[in-house]
Amino acid sequence: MNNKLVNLKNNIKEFLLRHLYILYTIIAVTIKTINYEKLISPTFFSIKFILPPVLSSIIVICSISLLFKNKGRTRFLYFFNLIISILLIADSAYYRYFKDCISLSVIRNGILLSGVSSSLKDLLYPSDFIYLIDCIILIPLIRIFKGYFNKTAIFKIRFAEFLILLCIALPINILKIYDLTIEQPTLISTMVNKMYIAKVIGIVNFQVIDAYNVISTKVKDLKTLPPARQKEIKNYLKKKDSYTTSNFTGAAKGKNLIMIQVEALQQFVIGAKMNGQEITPNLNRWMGKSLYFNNYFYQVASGVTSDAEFLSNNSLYPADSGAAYYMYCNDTYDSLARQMNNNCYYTTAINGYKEGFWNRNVMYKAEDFHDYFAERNYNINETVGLGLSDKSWLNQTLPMMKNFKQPYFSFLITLSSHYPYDDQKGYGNFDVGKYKGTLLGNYLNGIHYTDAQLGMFLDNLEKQGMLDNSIVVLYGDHFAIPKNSIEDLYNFENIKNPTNLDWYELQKVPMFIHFPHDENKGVNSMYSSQIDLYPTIANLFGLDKKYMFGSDLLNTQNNVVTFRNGSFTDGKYFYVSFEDSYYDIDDKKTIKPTSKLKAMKEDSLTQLQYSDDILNHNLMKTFLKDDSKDKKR
Ligand code: GP9
Ligand code: MN
Repeated sequence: MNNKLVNLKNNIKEFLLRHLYILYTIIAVTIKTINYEKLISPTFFSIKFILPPVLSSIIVICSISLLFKNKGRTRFLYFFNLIISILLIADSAYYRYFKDCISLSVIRNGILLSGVSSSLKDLLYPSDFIYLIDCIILIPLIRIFKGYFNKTAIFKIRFAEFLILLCIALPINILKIYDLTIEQPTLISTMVNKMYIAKVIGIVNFQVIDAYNVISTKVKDLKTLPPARQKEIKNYLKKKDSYTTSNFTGAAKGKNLIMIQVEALQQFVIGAKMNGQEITPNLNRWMGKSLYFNNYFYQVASGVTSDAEFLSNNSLYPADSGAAYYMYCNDTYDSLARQMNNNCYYTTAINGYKEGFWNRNVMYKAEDFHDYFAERNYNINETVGLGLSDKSWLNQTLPMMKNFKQPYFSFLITLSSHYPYDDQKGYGNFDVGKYKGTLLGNYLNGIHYTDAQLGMFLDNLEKQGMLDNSIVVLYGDHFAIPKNSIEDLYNFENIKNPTNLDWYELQKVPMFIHFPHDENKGVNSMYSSQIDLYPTIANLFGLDKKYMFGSDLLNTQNNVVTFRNGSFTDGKYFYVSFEDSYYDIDDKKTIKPTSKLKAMKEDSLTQLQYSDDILNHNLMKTFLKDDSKDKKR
């Protein structure tokens, strides 16, 4: 009996000794990670909320160490602790600078980190180095007590232990990640809000998912594209850029360009009234003074706002999955800003929100903007919805722009009219009648508020003479009313028995170009879309127009709008890909496809594939390199 007890005691002692180091690593890394989580969630930190995903993700990784024996296991655990510690120090500094977390793509990108490293001594706190203390102490300890540290059991036992740990921790971790995907379905694939992911499922999970995304994009790039295919794409785009007319070519050369992307501004509010009152009186007025495109579609996919920016600034299609602003932020772009820079413009992107949101701080570098002004450049003295109110943001932006070196290209992205549009109460008192309390009602009030701010801004620009030498382009980024609340919109539009054609026709956003002294005002009703903006601007400003999937709307005769899901329209017919049917737009009936329509469908799919190839293989870099070689010859 005594012997058995002694044996048991020895076995327990042996077991504990064998697992002391893994236990230590789990606890140490968890404490360090929680400390970081506290830093990034100063207001709503809850240990009960964050501990399960943090602990389970750390256990999952540490369990892998059990597959190694002796020194191998010790090394695995040591380097895991060391890497996480270094990462947490870097992430803390990065957070203090950008209010965001480091993505592997940022490290690859490099340029961004130079901003952080130049002010590193202010961003790194001495207390950050506590993360590394145990890693230093562990070096001699591991040497001296290597007998204990490197003690492992036979493989069968280690494998069983690995499985047990994995079976406990993995389901908890997966459940937490799953909960997040239910709460925000596209968050993980688009990485729109990296900080939020790190706050909800922990920084370790974030880094693993991020590494997976970045590596999988790189793997796609590794499969080289045959040179013949590259040539095919290049030739296709060159052919696309041949016009028989040259209307407005260079008409805006040397003028400033103020491009405003308005959050959730949909076409249906333009010119519409509620109880006799205009919803967007200011935009209506400015559209009357401008060249207004009234059949302009948004083409965004899961990158939503960032896709609208991507389409408008690069004339490329959004990514096949995820957001191009995140997935392809390391590509080279022949963007609008790059072309403006080539013409000695000062280029800026301006937004009142967090600069890491939609990976903007990384992507604007890739798009070659000289500067990016975001939340931290503003006095946050009034907020609506997500952040700084459009009113305060525009009031602070105007004097900033006044001081810009001319000619300039400023790209402004508004914020206040963001879903769910319920925070403008104190600012807007628009009578939405029977829609009061509905999403549509809130939107009408929300967009009425933003309309007032944009009106004020444009009027002030005009009063201050800033429009005498500037072109203003304004457009909506995407839908305001999602599919699950569409019934109210059908009701508002008086649409009975809606078809998918009706739904699509409601997916228009307004776009107008304002010329100095209200020149060239009028309405252009050609079916067009966000991908056409850059080629149209390029023609106006006399830029080198190359490698664009869109058309110059002032010179094209027959335009086709292609959507990311393969739907398309030429203004006469509408192909709805998800029901595989062709509609005649005039009589709203479905028709049998003609060979011309079938060819159009082929062409739309080809364009999408070409655009994907460009993104996956960073082809723009190759194209631009080849062009500069040709020039030198
Ligand atoms: C934030 C804003 C929101 O700056 O652009 O993006 P969204 O959620 O509309 O894609
Ligand atoms: Mn948006």
